[in-house]
Amino acid sequence: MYKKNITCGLCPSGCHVDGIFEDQKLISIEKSKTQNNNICLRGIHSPDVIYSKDRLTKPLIRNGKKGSFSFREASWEEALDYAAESFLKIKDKYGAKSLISHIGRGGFDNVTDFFATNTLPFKKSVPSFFEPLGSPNHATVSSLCYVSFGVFAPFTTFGIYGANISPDIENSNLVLVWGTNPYNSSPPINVKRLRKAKENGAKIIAIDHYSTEVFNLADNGIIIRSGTDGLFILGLIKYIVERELYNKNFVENFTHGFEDLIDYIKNIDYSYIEKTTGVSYETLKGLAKQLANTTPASVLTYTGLEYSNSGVQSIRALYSLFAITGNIDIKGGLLVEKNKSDVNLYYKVPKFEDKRIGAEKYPLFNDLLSQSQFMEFPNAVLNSKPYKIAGLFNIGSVISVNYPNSKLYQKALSELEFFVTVDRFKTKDSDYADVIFPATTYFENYGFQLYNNRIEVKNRTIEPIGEAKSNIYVLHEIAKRLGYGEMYPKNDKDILVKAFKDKPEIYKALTEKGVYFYPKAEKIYKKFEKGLLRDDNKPGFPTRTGKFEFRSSLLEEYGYEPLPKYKEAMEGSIYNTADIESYPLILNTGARIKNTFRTQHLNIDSLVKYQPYPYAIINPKDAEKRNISTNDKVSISTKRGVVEFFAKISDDILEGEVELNVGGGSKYQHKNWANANANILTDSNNVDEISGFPCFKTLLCEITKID
Ligand SMILES: Nc1nc2c(c(=O)[nH]1)N[C@H]1C(S)=C(S)[C@@H](COP(=O)(O)OP(=O)(O)OC[C@H]3O[C@@H](n4cnc5c(=O)[nH]c(N)nc54)[C@H](O)[C@@H]3O)O[C@H]1N2
Ligand SMILES: Nc1nc2c(c(=O)[nH]1)N[C@H]1C(S)=C(S)[C@@H](COP(=O)(O)OP(=O)(O)OC[C@H]3O[C@@H](n4cnc5c(=O)[nH]c(N)nc54)[C@H](O)[C@@H]3O)O[C@H]1N2
Ligand code: SF4
Ligand SMILES: [Mo]
Repeated sequence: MYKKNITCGLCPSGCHVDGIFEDQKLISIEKSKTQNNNICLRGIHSPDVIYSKDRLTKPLIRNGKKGSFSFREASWEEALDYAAESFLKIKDKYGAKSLISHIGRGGFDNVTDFFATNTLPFKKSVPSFFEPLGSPNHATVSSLCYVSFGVFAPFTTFGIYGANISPDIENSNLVLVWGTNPYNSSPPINVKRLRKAKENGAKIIAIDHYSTEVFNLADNGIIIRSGTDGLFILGLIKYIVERELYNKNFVENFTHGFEDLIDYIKNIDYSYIEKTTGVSYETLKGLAKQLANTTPASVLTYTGLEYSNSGVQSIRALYSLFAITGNIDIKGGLLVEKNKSDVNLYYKVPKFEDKRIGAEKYPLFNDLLSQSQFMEFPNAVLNSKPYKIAGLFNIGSVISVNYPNSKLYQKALSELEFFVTVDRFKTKDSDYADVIFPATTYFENYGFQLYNNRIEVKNRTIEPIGEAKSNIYVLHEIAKRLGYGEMYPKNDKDILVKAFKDKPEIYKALTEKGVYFYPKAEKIYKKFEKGLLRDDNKPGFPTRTGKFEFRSSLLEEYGYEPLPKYKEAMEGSIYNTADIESYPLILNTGARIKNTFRTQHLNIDSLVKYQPYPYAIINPKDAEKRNISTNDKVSISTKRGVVEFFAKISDDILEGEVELNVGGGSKYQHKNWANANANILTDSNNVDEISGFPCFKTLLCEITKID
């Protein structure tokens, strides 16, 4: 047995861990003492995932009806040829635009990301998979993850991407943890940072629709009704402004649209806020005063605010709150960096004759991300709107379970003429696939990994299982057959060559030392006063007005509401009298749980055992009315369908609310989870109009005990 410091290869966080090996086999994983890093539950059980008997080890070609899981094993050569030929046939039949690529959470390792997914902050643009054939269509799970918080809200407010805005937690006196749970979302690094802040004397306040572990760490917790944060934040702003507790210097000199914002919020009643959010006026007042009186303050947030009809605007409201309290780019506040010149969230793509799918409906999404909005995929496949999509190349995503209204996506997948997917395991998507390529875990790949201040070479930790290959191999081999293999690295050595060809300094450091450190930047605060955020070196922010925009000029230009206004949820609102009688509870889905990663690992016994049942969490009062006890089998119904879960009764959730676990819904998972697909209940037509994100968190449902 021997111990070696390695990079955990289960999820894209790439934590440093100690691997214990025996005969080249990774037998267990421990927290790394030398690297002072984190490890999560899933990380600890990595060997169970890597060596699971369920791993796909050979390419599979369908030889029976779709859905019957009738596949035969094939050689790589045969399966790759077949995939490429079939894509070309579709191109001939309908034109290249009817081909689309899609990349999910399994394509977020740094190498795939660099060459195909396109979310890494330091990368240059690369063409998307079918672009050389002439298709504009490429999508990722950015269609429903991260970019509301990471692109749309910050870019339309600061002119800066979320990757360049960060809470200075350790130096803060007050940290709000708002709609994120660092205990569960990976890697658990922010828990450590919050503890440190606490040691330094900071107060921590958690705001969530149910009480998570963060509430134990926090000095104070506020439980809010799902999807109503935007309104609560406007209430905080109103209170602070009414009492003139705001930072006049910042507001007067560096913001745009303050008067308009005030005009709007002055008509919002505190009693309406109280009734809608479920948070008392006393609590609002207390938090507003605390924010006004405590500097510096910062906020950690993520998906909790994204999935409502005014998701982008709620996050803009949150930034506005931190702007009026003078917490922008001060020590301990919300630090802001200039958009780096080599940041490219835009592809510099050629102009295509046809617009991407989703471009018409979500023009800002199209222009800021240069991606197809995959929420429009079913309409393209099933109704040829705006035109027919017939072929899909998917890497590392379970579309049939993770997109809202699963039945619709399942129908769309089943009607594709050709569908290739790349995965480590059989998933619900396998039911619809024509070819499945077996993927390695990152433990089995060579590559590189970006951390905050450095890039490291990541060596292969173990040999690939069976004939599994990396994503980049599949991309290269299919592209080669389509005539543009050179777009992707052809072997391990070529990865660094291609990734860093225009960054010789990084390439040299990585090949010679295995690590590159970014030059240490001098800490400068209030960069907006010093002309350090804009390309023209003038003070202010890189927006069109040069100011922090309460009133967004970009949103205005695109015809959206320019102010961070709150909109009642289309469905999951206490005022929805049309539906609330049949579906009296507000449905919220998808808070992360420790042992799974979205749909992943529900087939791994050692991880499933931490939570053997998919839960619907409800308040004791709602349970009592329905005669439900913990672990009872229950059915959850919405206007769109019914699914069976298990009840968990808890005071931690507000009366009238249900929190439903996501991830289940495939027969290849543990039997308790196999039918528990929360997205049978969600709605693909109920979205945030700016980002197109589905409202996973603001729906209506009923819960009934199953006898
Ligand atoms: N109702 C509801 N639905 C949601 C959410 C919610 O909160 N509520 N959350 C949404 C969010 S935030 C997201 S990001 C999406 C996630 O949607 P997906 O991207 O579909 O995420 P996963 O379920 O993690 O599926 C990833 C798949 O990739 C495979 N995989 C892992 N690593 C690799 C690899 O290296 N290579 C390859 N080829 N495959 C790999 C895994 O086995 C797994 O099958 O779901 C969304 N769906
Ligand atoms: N273990 C594990 N880690 C993961 C994942 C996983 O599935 N498992 N998924 C990964 C992915 S795809 C992503 S995008 C990130 C996401 O990372 P996070 O956003 O941190 O994800 P969560 O832990 O679900 O935290 C969201 C919190 O918001 C709360 N919330 C939900 N609705 C509301 C609301 O309306 N208002 C407020 N105030 N709070 C609300 C939820 O209860 C939950 O506590 O995590 C990643 N890490
Ligand atoms: S967060 Fe967990 S699974 Fe992801 S890399 Fe770190 S230890 Fe591994
Ligand atoms: Mo996500």
